[in-house]
Amino acid sequence: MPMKQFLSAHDVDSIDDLIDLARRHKRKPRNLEDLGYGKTIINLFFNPSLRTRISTEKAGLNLGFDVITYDASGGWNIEFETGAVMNLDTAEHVREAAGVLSQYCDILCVRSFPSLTDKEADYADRVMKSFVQYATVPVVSLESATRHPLQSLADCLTISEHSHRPRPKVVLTWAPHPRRLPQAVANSFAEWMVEWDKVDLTICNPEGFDLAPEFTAGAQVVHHQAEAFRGADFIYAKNWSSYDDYGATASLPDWIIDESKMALTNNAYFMHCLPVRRNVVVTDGVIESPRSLVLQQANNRTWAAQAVLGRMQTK
Ligand code: AN0
Ligand code: CP
Repeated sequence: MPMKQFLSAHDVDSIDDLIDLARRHKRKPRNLEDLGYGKTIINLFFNPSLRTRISTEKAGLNLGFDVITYDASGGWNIEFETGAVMNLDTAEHVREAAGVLSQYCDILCVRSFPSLTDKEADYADRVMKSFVQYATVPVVSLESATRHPLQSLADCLTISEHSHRPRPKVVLTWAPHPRRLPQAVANSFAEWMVEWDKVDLTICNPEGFDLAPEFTAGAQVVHHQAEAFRGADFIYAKNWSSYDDYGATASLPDWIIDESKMALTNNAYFMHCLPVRRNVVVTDGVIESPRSLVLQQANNRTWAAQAVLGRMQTK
């Protein structure tokens, strides 16, 4: 079924179908090279990106779309409040911004990070939802304040390619980081793993770092890595800042993923969405080991994006 938006796992009829489609694109990247003929994708970035930007551009080009990327990560002060008197810092209202961009494209892709200060606005996903509301073309999330669905779809594909038994044990573990980061990748990973229903998901994080309950339903949540790692087939590491004490972080270097923790697992694969801080999040030895899938995950971003872009309902 064509999709009118791609913001979360809930916009997808069948994750397995989408994974199959991504696999077909991976085998024959140019098989549908006329699909986007005469159509344009705009990628709008309010925050920087390496993987998402290039893989989405490549996916669009493989499908024959024209692709225009606008990097607004240097700053573009948009107003989101209805009825705002715009005599301060905001230069343009999202109604015009979304309306204007819709004149120039057939699919609008948007990346926007959370403030990590205003929990209510972040969890209302105000930036992404405003673009959805005021754009007249389908909107694809390139990571919003709360979710990163293209990353999660690529992660489903990667796990499906390396899964050698029914319902493997997948562990999403918090890991240290010097800066405060969004919960989006972790939220989305949990949401997709539960919705996909092909793995058993354990989420492991320090006390005070539980994800929002809407994302953890259906997963086991534990607070000790030694307990979580036992018997794991996949270790997915990610830092996130606190949801409860919103945006707060903690210095817990012992949560690093190292060889001794990986030795507790069922010879697990190591996964991370990247970018990663070496020897803070994960040791060189683990990320460089033959069980590390980080480059396969990055590769699969293209095929995931191609599956999604090809499914969007354009005029
Ligand atoms: C971002 C995050 O944690 O959401 C992007 C991840 C894809 N990471 C960093 O900014 C390091
Ligand atoms: N994994 C990921 O989304 O990376 P970028 O921030 O480089 O796009």
